[in-house]
Amino acid sequence: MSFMIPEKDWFKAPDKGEKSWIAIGFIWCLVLFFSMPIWHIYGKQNSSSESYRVKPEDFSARVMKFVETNSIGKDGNTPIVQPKPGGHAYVMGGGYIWYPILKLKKGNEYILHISSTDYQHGFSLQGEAGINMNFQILPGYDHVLKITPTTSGTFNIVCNEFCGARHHVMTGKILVED
Ligand SMILES: [Cu+2]
Repeated sequence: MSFMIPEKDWFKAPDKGEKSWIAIGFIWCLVLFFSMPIWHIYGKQNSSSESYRVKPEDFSARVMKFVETNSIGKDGNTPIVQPKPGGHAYVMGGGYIWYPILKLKKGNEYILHISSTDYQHGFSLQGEAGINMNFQILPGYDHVLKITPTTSGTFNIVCNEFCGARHHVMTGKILVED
């Protein structure tokens, strides 16, 4: 036979050693659980964000208007857009690209809106100085983040949530100047 019928009184109460491991596991769960809110306040990775419902076509229209009024050049086919300090900046994920390229000034605050026009994406901002910020981006939601760049340079954006056949080429850029 390929399986065995359990003994009639198969349950044995955990012994001392097993109980200690259960206790250690439980304490560790509590440590991780309370680390989440504590790290949200004291860590630098988890920014507070707000989310608003938005139709993908409405978000897309806002992005197009933003590009039209603030565009300062092009990198290949992708416009480079410089929002006003303190103003709104938009990044749209869709069609396997993060669009457009933003050019920000160091030390100024911006209200960054990110959304998707097709699937769920992972907005992963990476740069020198160990910067690595990650946000889940969903179509139908405008993710709003208040950001103040503190380091100048080029920050690449990759998609880190598998979204389809060309997920691996889905990149973007944020430029920060002094
Ligand atoms: Cu992706």
